[in-house]
Order: sequence, then C-alpha cells, then structure tokens
Amino acid sequence: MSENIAVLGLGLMGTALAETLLAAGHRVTVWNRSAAKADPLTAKGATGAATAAEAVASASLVIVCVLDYQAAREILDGADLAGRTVLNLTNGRPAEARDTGRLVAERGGDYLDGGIMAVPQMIGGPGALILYSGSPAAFDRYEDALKPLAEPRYLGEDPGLAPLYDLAMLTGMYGQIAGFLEAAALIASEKRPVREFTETLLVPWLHAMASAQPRLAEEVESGDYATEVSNLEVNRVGVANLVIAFEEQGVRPDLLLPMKELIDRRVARGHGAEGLSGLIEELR
Ligand code: FVH
Repeated sequence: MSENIAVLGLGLMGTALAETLLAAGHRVTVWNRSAAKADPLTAKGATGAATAAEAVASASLVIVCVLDYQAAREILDGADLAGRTVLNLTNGRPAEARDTGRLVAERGGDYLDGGIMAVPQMIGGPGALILYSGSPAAFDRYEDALKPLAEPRYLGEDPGLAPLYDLAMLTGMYGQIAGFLEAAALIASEKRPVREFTETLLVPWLHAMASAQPRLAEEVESGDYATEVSNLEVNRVGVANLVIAFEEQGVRPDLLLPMKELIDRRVARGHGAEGLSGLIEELR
C-alpha cells in the first residue's frame, strides 16, 4: 500500500531512506535545513517542502533522521503531530528516545524509535537491519511500508529499547575493532602482511570465538560463572604476557589495558576460578 511519508533530514542517511521509499512507490515529501539537499530527490519524484511543519502536514508517517535528538526535537517543534506517527531514526540514547516519545504523545502523535544497523549504501539492500521500538499499533500499521528500507526487528513498546540495542551492538563492534587494531599493530611490528593475517587467520578465529558468546550470555543471565575452560587466573597471566609482548614489540597496548585492569581487579577480589563472563560483575 502506498503511504504519504515525510522524510525530515536529508544527510547521507535521510537521502538513502527517502530514495528507497520513493523507489518502493510511496508518496514522499522531503525537507532539509539546507534546502539544496532536497533537489536530487525532487528530481526523482519527491515533493519538496519549504518548512518541516509543511512536510509533517503532508504525511501520516513522519521519518526524522538528523544529527542528534536536540535537532530532531527542534525540527518537530511547532509541527502538527496529532494523528501522525513519528519515526525517529536519529542516533541517540534510551533516555532521549523516552523523552521524545512522551513529547510526541503529548501532542497527539504515535511514536516509534529506530536504530539503523547499516550505512547509507546498505539501505534497501541485503544485510541492512533496522531495530524498532515504541507504539505497537504504529509498528503494525507501517511495518510493510518500512520493509523496503531494511529488515525490520521490533523490540517492544518502550521506545528506549531500539537505542539500547543499537548502542549495545555498536559496543560489540567497537570492541571487535579495538581487538583488530591491536592485533594488526602487533603483526605490522614485524612487517608481516596484515591483510593476509586478517583474512586467513584473524577473521576465522574471531568467528570461532564469537560462537562461544551465547554460552557466556547464559552465564551472565544465570550469574553462574564457573568455567571448564581457562579461568580468570589463567587469563590474568595470559593478558599480562600480552602486554609485555606489546612493549617488547614497540606497540602500545592501550586498547588492551582496560581488559587487563578488569581481570586483575576481579582476581584480586578472589574470583580467579571464574570464567571470563564473571567480569560483568566488575562492570555493573
Ligand atoms: N551514516 C551512517 O553510516 C550512520 C548509520 C547509522 C545511523 N546513523 C545516524 O543517522 C543520523 C543521520 O546521519 P547522516 O549520515 O545522515 O548524517 P549527515 O550526512 O551528517 O547529515 C546530518 C543531517 O542532520 C541535519 N542537521 C544537523 N543539525 C541540524 C539542526 N540543528 N537542525 C536541522 N537539521 C540538522 C543536517 O542538515 P544540513 O546540515 O544538511 O542542513 C543533515 O540533514 C545520525 O543520527 C547518525 O548517527 C548514520
């Protein structure tokens, strides 16, 4: 079913969203603070709006994708939200999503929050995922219209859930990149080929290691950190050795040090027999 959709914010991501919705046959009205960014989209059939409020008035589904929540809220200020669904795909925090959800509800609108797990080039293609949370009725109503953008995953009524899961997934990614950077620096310290190491050894190893994470997750949920593989005392010695090796190779172990500190602290508190999942107690 073709919908009237407004896209507010035409940066790299907003433009990709608007283009994909247009290609899927929706009637799309676009607005951006710097008006010129709307031109390529109006050339493809979108309607340009002179103000954000005018774009909102044209649509039943209003998608906002700008730099941050403060900008998103400023844009919605003064627009008539009654009877419309606002979908905020701006990157933010759970508390910001909950506040924005309350604000939209006070003005008679339905609110959905979203976390885009893709770069703009992936929108509309395989592998793109968007996490949604907020009004279940709004998600049911617009799920089909949103499917062309990315695989949709609805997490629940609390609007804070999409940013919470988004931030958790980004956290996993940053941890992985931190590991890659330290490993690559170690390999490069001997002028060995980093790309070959990454493709043939590191990535397969990380895949194998990642498959252990559901078991770690079970331990986190149960609070039972007993392990039959290497315990924290073994890891303490291993990571201490790693740090010395880095120093010998002339590489800074900066991204490893917080992990070492965590392991040392947990062992010092008398939990050396636990597995790595026990470290979560030091983070809570
Ligand atoms: N690009 C990516 O890979 C990531 C993927 C995951 C999700 N993020 C989030 O999406 C939001 C928008 O990101 P973007 O890539 O479109 O960012 P830009 O190309 O830099 O465009 C920023 C737009 O925001 C507008 N804007 C900024 N401040 C204001 C303001 N005070 N009032 C109104 N609009 C504002 C900006 O307008 P202009 O500078 O063109 O006039 C752009 O439309 C973001 O939350 C990512 O974290 C993308």
